[in-house]
Amino acid sequence: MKRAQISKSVDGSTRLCGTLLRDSSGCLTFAFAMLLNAKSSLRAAPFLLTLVLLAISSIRFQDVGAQTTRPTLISNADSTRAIAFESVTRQREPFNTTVQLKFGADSATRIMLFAMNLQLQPGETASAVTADAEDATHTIYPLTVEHIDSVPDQPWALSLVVRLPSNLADVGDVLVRIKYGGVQSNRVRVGIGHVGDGLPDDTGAVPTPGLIAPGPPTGAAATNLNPTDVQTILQQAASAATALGKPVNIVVTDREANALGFFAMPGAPATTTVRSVGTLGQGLEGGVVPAALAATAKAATAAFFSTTGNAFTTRTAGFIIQEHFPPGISFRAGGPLYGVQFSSLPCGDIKIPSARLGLSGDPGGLPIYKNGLPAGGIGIEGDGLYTVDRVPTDDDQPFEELIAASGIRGFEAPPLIRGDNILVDGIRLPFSNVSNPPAPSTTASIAGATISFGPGGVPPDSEFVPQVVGGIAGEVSPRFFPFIAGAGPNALTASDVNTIISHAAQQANITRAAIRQPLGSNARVTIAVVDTAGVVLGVFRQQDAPVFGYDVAVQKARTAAFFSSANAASSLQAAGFGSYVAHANADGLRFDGAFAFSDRAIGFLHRPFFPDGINDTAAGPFSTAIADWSPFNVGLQLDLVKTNFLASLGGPVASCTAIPGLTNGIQIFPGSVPLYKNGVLVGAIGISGDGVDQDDLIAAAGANGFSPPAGIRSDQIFVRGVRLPFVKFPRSPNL
Ligand SMILES: [Ca+2]
Ligand SMILES: [Ca+2]
Repeated sequence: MKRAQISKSVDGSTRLCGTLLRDSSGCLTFAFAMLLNAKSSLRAAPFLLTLVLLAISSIRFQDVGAQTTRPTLISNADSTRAIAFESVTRQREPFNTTVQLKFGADSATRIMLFAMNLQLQPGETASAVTADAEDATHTIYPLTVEHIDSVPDQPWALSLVVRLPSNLADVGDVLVRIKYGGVQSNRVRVGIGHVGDGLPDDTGAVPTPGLIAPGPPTGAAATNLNPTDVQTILQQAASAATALGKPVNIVVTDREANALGFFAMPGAPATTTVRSVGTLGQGLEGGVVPAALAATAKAATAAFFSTTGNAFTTRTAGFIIQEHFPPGISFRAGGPLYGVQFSSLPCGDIKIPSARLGLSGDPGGLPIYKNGLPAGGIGIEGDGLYTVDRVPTDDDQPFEELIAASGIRGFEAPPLIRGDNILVDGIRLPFSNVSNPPAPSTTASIAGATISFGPGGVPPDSEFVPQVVGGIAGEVSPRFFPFIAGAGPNALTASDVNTIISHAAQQANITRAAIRQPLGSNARVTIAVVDTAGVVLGVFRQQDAPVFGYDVAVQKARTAAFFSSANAASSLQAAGFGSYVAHANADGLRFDGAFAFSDRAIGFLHRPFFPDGINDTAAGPFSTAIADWSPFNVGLQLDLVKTNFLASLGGPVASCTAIPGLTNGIQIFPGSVPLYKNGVLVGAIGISGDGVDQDDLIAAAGANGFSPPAGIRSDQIFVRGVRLPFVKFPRSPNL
C-alpha cells in the first residue's frame, strides 16, 4: 500500500491532514481528519470544508456510472464519526433536534453529510436517496434527504442535507446510513443531543473513505528504523563515549522495547548499583543489577513515554515520580506518575517484552524520532549508578545523557513536542540537559555490536493491530481481543465490556490532553477492563497512545478491583504483608469489600506524607516512612513484587506477586475505578495516557452505569480527619 500525506493549516488552531491510500486493486481512496479548536469551529468550518475539497481535488477519480458500488459516507480519519455540519451555522456535533434560529418553515435541524461513490441518474432528485439513523435502543429513525448537491469542481463528491425527525430526542450517538438504488452505505456516527452512548460500530466498520471491507488485520512494524539507522546511532554514541573516555553499554529499542541494537563497549561496567536517598538495604536500595538491563530500561522508558504529540526522556520520568512535584519543593503533592517506575516489569503478563527493570528515571535515556515520528529509544548505562536526579535545577550533564544525545544526532524529537515545551500545572517538564552535542572528531569501532532485525532487515512486528471500538480508531492486542465476559454470576458480559470501553474511548476523544502538543489535541489513552479476579476482559489503545499506558492501565484496573474486594485485606495478610494491613487497620481501614477504592484513593494512602505532599506528617499506611523512603523503596507497591521481580532478572517467573489477580503488580497513581452491577463488585476499569486527571475522567465515563453506589465510594471515608479522594476531573476538560 502506497501512502502520501497532505497537510495544510488554516491558522494556528486548525489543521487538516489527509492520507491517500492505494489498495492492492489499485483503487484510490481518501481519508481525512480535522482537528478543530472548538471555539474556532464556527468560523473555520467553511474554510475547512474548502480545504478538505481542495486537498481531495488532487486525486484523479474514475468517472462513476450507474450505481453499482456501495455509496460511502465520509467520516473522520481516526474514527467512524461523520464529517457533519449543521447546515446553516456550520456547527459540528452534537446536534440538537431543533434549531435555535428558525430559518425555514419549521425548526427542524438539518445536517450536512458528505458522500462519495454516489451518482444520481439524470432527472433524479434527492428523493431517490433515503437515510435513517439507529440509536442505542435499536429505534430506527427515517431521515428525510432534502437536498443533494455536487461539490464545486469535485465531480466525485456530493453533499447531502438531511432533516432530523421531531421524535429524535437526546439519544447520543446514532448510526446513520443512506440508501440509493437498493444499495446501502456504510454507517457513520453522529451525536444527537450529546456525543457518546449509542450502538457499537457495525462489524468491520472503519474510518472512511478507507477500505470498507479491510482484509485480515496485518501487524504494523514496531518501528520505522532500519539496520543502517541503528548502526548509525550505535556508532555515534560509541564515538562520543570514546571521545569522553567513558566506555558504556548502549541499547537501542523500538517503540515496544524490542532490542534493535546493543553494544557493550570494551571496558564498560557490567553492573550498576541502584541507589537514591532511601536507607541502604531497604527496597532496591544498594541492589546490583546488570548494566545492560539498566540501559535497556532507559531506552524502553523513553520509547514508551514518547508519541507523535510528546517526547519524554528518563530525565522527564525521574521528575514525575518523586515525593514532591516538582522534586525538592516542600508542601507540593507527589509526582503525577508516582509509582510508574514499577510498571512494564519483567515478571508481568501484559507488556511483553518488558522494560527489563521497570521504567527508569536515571538520565541517559532519550527517545528516537525518524522523520518526526517516534521510532524507539536509546539508553546509556556506564557510570555504575542507577538513580534519579534529586536536584532538577543544577543543569548537571551526566556523561550518560551526553552520550545518548550524541547517539541520536539526526534522530531528535521535533522541538515543539519535547518535554521542555510541555507544562503540567504550569510547571515546565525537563527533557535533557544536553542540547546540540558536538560531533566527535573520530569514529569509534562498534565491532561486536549486535543489531537485531528480521531477514532482509525487517523490523519487529507491533503487538498491536488496528481496531475500531465505539467509533474510535485504535489498536488492540490479539491477546486481549475480542473482549470477553467476566467469570461468575452477575459478571460483566462481553457486551458490557464493549460498552464500557466504548464510552471511555468516546470521552477520551473529546477530552483535552494534558501532555500532548499541539495544544488542543485530544487525549490518547489505553483503556483496560478486568474482572474481580484480575482477569483482563479487554484492552483498547487509542491511536498513538503512549505504550507505557498498556501495562499501567491493567495495573490500575487490577488495583481498584483488588482493594475494593471482600478479600483484599485477607489476601495481603496471607501473602505476608500483614504489617501494611495493620497500618491500614490503625487508620480505620478494613479493605473488606465494604468500600469502593479508586487508584487515586489507594495512591493517596501510598504516599510518604499523609495527606499527600504535606511535609512533617506521618506516612500513609501503605508507604515507607520518609526517613527510609526513596523511589526505589516506596512501600507496599514494591514489596508486593520485589521477590519475583528480582527472580525474573534471571529468567521467567509466573507472576510479579503471590496474590492471584495482581499478576503485573499494582499501580498507585490515579486513573481507575471499580465497576459494579446491581451494587455488586464485578471488576474495574483502568486508564493510562495523557494526564492523570484526564485518566480519572475517562475512567468515570467508561464506568457510567457501572459505578459504585455513592455511599460506598472511598470519598465517604475520613482518615486522620482527611477525606479520601475518589476521582478528580480536569477543569474545563473537553475540547
Ligand atoms: Ca547510570
Ligand atoms: Ca540535576
